[in-house]
Amino acid sequence: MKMTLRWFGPGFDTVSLKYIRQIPGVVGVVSTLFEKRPGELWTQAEVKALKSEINQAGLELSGIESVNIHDSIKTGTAERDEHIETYIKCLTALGEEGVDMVCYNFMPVFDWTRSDLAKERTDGSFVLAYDQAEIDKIIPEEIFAAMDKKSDGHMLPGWEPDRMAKISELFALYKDVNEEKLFDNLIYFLKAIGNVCEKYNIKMAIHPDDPAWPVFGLPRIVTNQKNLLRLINAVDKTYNGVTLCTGSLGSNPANNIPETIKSLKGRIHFAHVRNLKYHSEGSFEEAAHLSADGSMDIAAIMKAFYDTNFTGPMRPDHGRMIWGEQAMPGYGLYDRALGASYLLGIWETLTKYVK
Ligand code: DNO
Repeated sequence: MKMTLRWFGPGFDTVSLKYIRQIPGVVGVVSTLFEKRPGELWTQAEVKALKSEINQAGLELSGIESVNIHDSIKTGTAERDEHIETYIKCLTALGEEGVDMVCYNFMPVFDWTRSDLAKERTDGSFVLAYDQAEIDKIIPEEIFAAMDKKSDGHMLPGWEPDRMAKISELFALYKDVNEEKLFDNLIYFLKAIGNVCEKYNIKMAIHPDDPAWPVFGLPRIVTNQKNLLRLINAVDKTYNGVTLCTGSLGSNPANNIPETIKSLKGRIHFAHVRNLKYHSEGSFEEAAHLSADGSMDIAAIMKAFYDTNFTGPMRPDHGRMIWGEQAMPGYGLYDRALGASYLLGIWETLTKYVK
């Protein structure tokens, strides 16, 4: 396992590479060209520049999170092949620069969703939270405005304002896309990118839907162990893998995360580890990484990664906002550094004392 942090790149991230480098045991970052829109071409020169900035700070570029997928690919419109060609060119640029892990998601219209981006906890920290009852009060076309208002001026990953300006058109595009169609479109995409992935040994790592159930009536298919297994078996090649995000899958307490990790042995290419505190069905808030602060057994999760010989990049996921830090919601330095140290502590114990 390689411990990494997510870094959004110069001009977008409030956290510097220099500070990330100072977290003991963190060897790299997963990054992106944050200004690129789904469907836009990435050039090799741009990837090279990103990599070189990261290397100069003494860190490695451990993978990309994310190269986002254009809605025509997700919905299967006439232009999808053209967009897949562009995606293949992006992967070629990445492969030429030695990048071997690409995280992506197949969520319709928007990425992760929360009802609160700064919920105050009893310890005075602020966290992201989700309450289905609150979400149900928002009409679909207004979800972006609601998220944006709470974002403290930051552009949120997966919630690009210019795309969101067309949110009604996006909803219309998905009108006839049910879960089966979305799944077929995902398989079509994965088959089409097979050659380039195998040529450069790029491992694709799909991110689960967050939360792990349909939101605003949009279909969601990456929600549980059964669906993940169906997906990896449909294109049974190493390049077709998973980002095991404990917080996304864990939003549904019925998901047994250690079991899911074991069932996906060899096909998890990236790990996001974080903890949640459940309140009631459809309602949770994010917690510190420490098991005792939330509802998840983080030690059991780390042991499952250890038992399945996980060697890929891992990152602490969303941190709480603590010690007065001002940063992109979920992505400050302090609590993610605490999270990385905690996860590395568990890992050291496992590697030294568990055979
Ligand atoms: C949220 C993240 C997601 C994730 C994408 C992957 O904080 O976990 O935005 O990066 O879904 O494509």
